Amino acid sequence: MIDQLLMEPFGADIDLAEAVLKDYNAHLVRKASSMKGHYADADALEKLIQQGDPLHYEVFEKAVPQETGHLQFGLSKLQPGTVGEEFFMTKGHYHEIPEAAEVYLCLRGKGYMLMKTTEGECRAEYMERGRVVYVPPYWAHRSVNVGDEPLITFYVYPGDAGHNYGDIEEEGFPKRIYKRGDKVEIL
Ligand code: PAN
Ligand code: ZN
Repeated sequence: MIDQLLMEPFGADIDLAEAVLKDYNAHLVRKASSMKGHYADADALEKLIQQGDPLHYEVFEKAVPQETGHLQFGLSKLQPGTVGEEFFMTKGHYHEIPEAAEVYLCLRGKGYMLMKTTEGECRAEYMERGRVVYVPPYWAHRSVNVGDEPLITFYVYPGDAGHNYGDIEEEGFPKRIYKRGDKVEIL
């Protein structure tokens, strides 16, 4: 009986120097145009979209079933840049199963994991190569790239967690991260 439920174990290779997942079989691409409503400066985002709608971020995965017991894992690669003065970031989400936590290991670049609760608590955890960030249950999370190269993180979360983008889109994050000259400001 259990034999029918067994999945074959597998391995995967990450080029750690380049932070590249080899032989991925799922690839999500988000361009600037998928970020409408997320940045403080909507005009600056519109300009960026008109100027060719550049790649914003990608997610590379070795797909596994989105079911209880499994673990989703892959690499998230966020391009460097700003929209107005605000650093490039991911949309961010709560998990559909809000109790589902997530672990991120930064492989390349510099940035922050911005996290918030439905009660409005907000934290920014710094990320650079070798740093692990634990996103506990119930915290929405978004990556922000404050460096000048791609921010690449390895992540793992429960297979059935799902993504709830709607709530955070309505709430927004209480803090934003800006480039002011050579300084990073979290406001
Ligand atoms: C990550 C994110 C990835 C892209 O895999 O999905 O960084 O960010 P958005 O999903 O917010 O667009 C993760 O947190 N998964 O649960
Ligand atoms: Zn997540």
